[in-house]
Amino acid sequence: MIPFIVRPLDVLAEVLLDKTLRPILFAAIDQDHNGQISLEELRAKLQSRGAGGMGAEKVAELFKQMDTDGDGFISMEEWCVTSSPL
Ligand SMILES: [Ca+2]
Ligand SMILES: [Ca+2]
Repeated sequence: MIPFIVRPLDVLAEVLLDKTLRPILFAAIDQDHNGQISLEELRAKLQSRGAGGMGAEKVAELFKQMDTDGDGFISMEEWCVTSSPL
């Protein structure tokens, strides 16, 4: 039994599961192209994709999960090794 509830982030999760697409998505989120994703960049992207249900706190939580070394930024390496943060 599969509940047919489409969460806004399911699309993002699917893209993240496809390793070949991850660098592309990373570049799309990395607005200032410094090779790292900041909390603001992730938040801006999630909200622009219509993830209205995702509050700032939830985004911060997601960010924390992906920022495995805790330096306050998600590097390409961290981005690619995080299998499914959602
Ligand atoms: Ca950046
Ligand atoms: Ca990091």
